Amino acid sequence: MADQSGLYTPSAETQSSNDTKERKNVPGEGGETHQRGDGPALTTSQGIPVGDNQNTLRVGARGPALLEDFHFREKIFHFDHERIPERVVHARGYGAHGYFEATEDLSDLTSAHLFQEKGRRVPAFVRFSTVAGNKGSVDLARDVRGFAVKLYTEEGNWDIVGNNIPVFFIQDAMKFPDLIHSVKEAPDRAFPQAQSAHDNFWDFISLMPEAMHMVMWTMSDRAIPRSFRFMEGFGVHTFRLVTAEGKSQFVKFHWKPKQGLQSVIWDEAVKINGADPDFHRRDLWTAIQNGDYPEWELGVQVFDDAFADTFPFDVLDATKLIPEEDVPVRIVGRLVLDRMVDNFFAETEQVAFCTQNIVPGIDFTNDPLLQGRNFSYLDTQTKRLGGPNFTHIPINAPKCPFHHFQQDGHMAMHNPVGRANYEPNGWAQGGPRADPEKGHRSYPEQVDGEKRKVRGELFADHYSQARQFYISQTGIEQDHIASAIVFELSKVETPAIRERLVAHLPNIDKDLAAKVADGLGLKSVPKAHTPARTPVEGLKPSDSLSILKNGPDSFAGRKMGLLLTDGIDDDLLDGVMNAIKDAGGIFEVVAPKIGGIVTAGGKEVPAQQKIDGGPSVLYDAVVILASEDGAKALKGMHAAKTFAADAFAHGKFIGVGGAGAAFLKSSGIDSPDDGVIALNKKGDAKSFVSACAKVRFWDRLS
Ligand code: HDD
Repeated sequence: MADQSGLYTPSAETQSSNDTKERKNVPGEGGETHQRGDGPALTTSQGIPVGDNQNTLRVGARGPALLEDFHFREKIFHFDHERIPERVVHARGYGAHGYFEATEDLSDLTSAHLFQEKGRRVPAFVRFSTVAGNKGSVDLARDVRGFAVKLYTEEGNWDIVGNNIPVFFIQDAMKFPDLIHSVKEAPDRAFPQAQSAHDNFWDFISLMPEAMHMVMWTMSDRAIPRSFRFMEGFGVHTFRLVTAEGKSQFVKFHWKPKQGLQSVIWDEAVKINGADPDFHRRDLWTAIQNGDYPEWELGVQVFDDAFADTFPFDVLDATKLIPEEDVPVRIVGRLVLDRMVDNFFAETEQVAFCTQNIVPGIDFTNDPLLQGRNFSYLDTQTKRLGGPNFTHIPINAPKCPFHHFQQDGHMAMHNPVGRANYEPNGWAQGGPRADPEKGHRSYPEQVDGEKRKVRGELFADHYSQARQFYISQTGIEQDHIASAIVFELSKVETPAIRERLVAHLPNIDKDLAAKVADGLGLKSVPKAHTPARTPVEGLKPSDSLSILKNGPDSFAGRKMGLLLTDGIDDDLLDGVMNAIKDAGGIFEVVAPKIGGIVTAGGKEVPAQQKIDGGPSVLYDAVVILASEDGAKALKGMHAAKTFAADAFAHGKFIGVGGAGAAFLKSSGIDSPDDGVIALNKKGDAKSFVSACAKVRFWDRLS
């Protein structure tokens, strides 16, 4: 617009995409188009109304900008400081709110307020994460997933900072920086990131036999979960439960997904990372927005000193688990996630978990990894969140009353009021006092020994449980482990590192060693490393360690991709859509054009994905409904053929209707098996969707 002086002054009205879209006062939600004047006045951080948010203050139309423009300076200054250091590990994460409910009264085991009564509920916040990649990396890296839970109890915040794998790579926190340096991008070239398939990682691991058990887990499909909703969580360490009378037992914490366990397969993971790097984030967001709230049961394995003394491994060793067959998991609570954050940075990025956050009735053990973690988390939050007052940030603040004498420091939001800021003091209003009855008391364990840099002798058994994990898997899962190791080591450029790693495998399983050696093209299996301690013979397979033996039992919570063309049968489509909804699943329509399709009956069906943006790897199962003309058109589309060919190659159930079967043939699927199910009439969809409960048509993959 030209004003009377002839100057051009772009204003908010001439800019189409700025602010003030509104629905229920949430900027950016709903409203169709930009409307001027229906939002609140824009102000600076100091609350001063802003008159112009498009132009800097300058002298004349083409003259120099003036330093005097305080609105400009504040805006740029603040933008320049938007980033905080990302987490040194677990940088990429996604969080949600919910609640935890005790489903058992555990007062015979712990004095924790939360467990004194069945049905007691507390708010919860959970952050899931990958470990190695940076904040902007992909969701389906082969990696451990963090499963960090903050419970806002009436006795303060209790953080269970766990993973989706029940054991860890190392036994002593002393080795953590080495482990993480080795897996992250190399310091000279700054690649590869968000993956362990490189020399540094396998060089380190091959020199650390204690990592072998966890390596079996990370090479399994546990490290490529289908969704955060379909994975387990573990507190990993042995903790203590302590009663009001001071009696203590050991405990291990488990989170078991009501949705069942499900993972993707490696070829899918690689392709998902390209098609939708935010696959896991989107999945959690969509489920919660749809009201399909994911739920986990809290399980505890409780055991006493007598069990610990006879168990063939050290219960303080985080590279070992306790099989559920030895100590059953007792379900004592449920965790439900039912609300996404209002703001990612304020909550998910600023949430600070600390293993040291435990409540009365819970205590640490002498696990050397846990002891080291208790230092690291508090330390890292101080740096990451800019000072000691990170507990003043709402997501980190307790939701119960709290009173202490900590004061001042950067960003102090609420200092104690009054004169007394020390204790003891003699003032009438003297402030809080320690309470020996209600306060946290450490379990008075007797300890004694020489002060030395050593580990317990049972820590030296590195292979027994690695073997137990391997033999607990189904044949398909064992194959996936072998292929994953071959894949990873094939990315290792130094042959000596490959061989050094393979030389551990005969100590775990001879067939596995042979398969991997063959896959790498080694002439023979290298001579096995000598174990530091004789492995325990005869450990039995444990079903709870397999994903496939603990899969979902319906299509609930899962997603179907419907590849549709114009001219398809209305009834058939209705049948498919209803059967998926009835089973508690969701679907997306994938079509040649994003404008959607028109059925034979003239109904317009909108698409959520254009075919090249919605590959079948994004779905748990697929349906292909095509008219004669539609099938011919699909034949000419590479993305459509890959959709079908990949779905088949990944063992997916495929429902085909109309000329869909003919199209499958032209996609190279000449001999469809029982996992390809014909949808001839409306009612066929129901049995198709029930078949999909099995996740994949495994016969095709074995
Ligand atoms: Fe850790 C973050 C889980 C060992 C030091 N860790 C972090 C997170 C999870 C875990 C889930 C992300 C929390 C979030 O979402 O903000 N870490 C584990 C588990 C371990 C483990 C299950 C072994 C049983 N960690 C471990 C050791 C050390 C650390 C041995 C150091 C001695 N971990 C950290 C850290 C992080 C962290 C540097 C980075 C960001 C943060 O803490 O908040 O302090």
